[in-house]
Amino acid sequence: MTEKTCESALAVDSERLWNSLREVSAFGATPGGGLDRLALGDHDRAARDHLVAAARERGWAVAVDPVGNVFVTRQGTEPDLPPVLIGSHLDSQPLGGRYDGTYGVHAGLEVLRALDDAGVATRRSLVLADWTNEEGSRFSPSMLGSAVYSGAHDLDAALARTDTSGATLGGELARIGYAGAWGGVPRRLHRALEVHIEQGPVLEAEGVDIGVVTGVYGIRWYDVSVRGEGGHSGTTPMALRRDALVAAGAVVRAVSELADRLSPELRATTGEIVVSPNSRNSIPGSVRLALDVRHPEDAVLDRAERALEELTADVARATGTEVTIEPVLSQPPTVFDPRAVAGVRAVAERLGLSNRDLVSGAGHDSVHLARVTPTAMIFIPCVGGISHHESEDIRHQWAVDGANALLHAALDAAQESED
Ligand code: HGY
Ligand code: MN
Ligand code: MN
Repeated sequence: MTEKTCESALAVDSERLWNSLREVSAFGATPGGGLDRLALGDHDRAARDHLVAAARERGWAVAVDPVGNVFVTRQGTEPDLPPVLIGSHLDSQPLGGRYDGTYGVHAGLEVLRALDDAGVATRRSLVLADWTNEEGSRFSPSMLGSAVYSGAHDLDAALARTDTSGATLGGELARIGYAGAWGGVPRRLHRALEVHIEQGPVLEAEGVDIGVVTGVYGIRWYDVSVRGEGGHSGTTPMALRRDALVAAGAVVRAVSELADRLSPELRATTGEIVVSPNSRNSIPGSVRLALDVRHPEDAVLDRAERALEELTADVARATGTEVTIEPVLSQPPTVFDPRAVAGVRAVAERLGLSNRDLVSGAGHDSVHLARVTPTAMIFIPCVGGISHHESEDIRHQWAVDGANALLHAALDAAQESED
């Protein structure tokens, strides 16, 4: 810490943060005020280039790893010490919001800028990360970049993942110029911190400034395939049909009733449906459903998995169709490092920000970082708790409070001696 700044005076630049968020929201902006910035598309490239340009302006080092994760490093006075990583993601849902992920990356960018402007030298380097394909909307599973970085997912398998057009993740990285290498990428970390919108209603409803995230729900994804018999909608008697979409509808209804059967904390969603041949006057021969099931306890997720196997078999028997279910992602519930979590809580108290513990129903890259380093997350409220929707919104003060909490939590960690 230099004589130029004392810690309590250290704060982010509110206007610069807000401008930075406004600028990056232009990449993939939708008419409805949200974002369509799918991983590794041209809009994601533009948002990445915007971040890299901001880093280059300040003379910070930029590295890109083989799965396209971007790392911006503000060097500390002891660069051989494992650094502190702050980061999130720039990709969005197909009709997503301007702040999910993007806020965390740009709050992190503002933290580095504020430290620079205040002339604060940190012992440990600070690394700002943009993780590839956090949303998993274009390439499943989600959180793929951070999974490869942490060793939870094989690199070659990730590069081979395809989107619905058949484009591979590896091919798209090369196309947009973000197929990197491990050289220059920080592999040992001292701490990982992520600030993110809550994506739920609690903080706003309670008027609380900061969510101290203690853990994340477990997440399981499944692909359900329903195979019936196609045919002519005008000539095939109803009694002779094996309509795959009618069967799929029974599966969707049963999935939506799982929480009533198993646990009120369970969240079960059918978010995607692909019908073939998808023509008004042809009976659907096959349907693919994409399922997302979440709960804070693995045991309940196991019971949900057994219930899914049973209900799909029941629907197959009742409709004369073939119904198969294939696991795509199994992310166990995460409990963040209590010491790292306590550090976030202490910073919120020090800054006079009201705070409460929260478990996140949304998945985050921090789940994978928690496997390799003490990790904690900071939540800010979002309007109406709405997310994964174009109307996702935050208040300017919330953005500033979260960024200041990140600044001081990262600074505390960057000055720590012990690893
Ligand atoms: O799916 C999730 O929870 C995250 O927003 N990608
Ligand atoms: Mn997110
Ligand atoms: Mn998301």
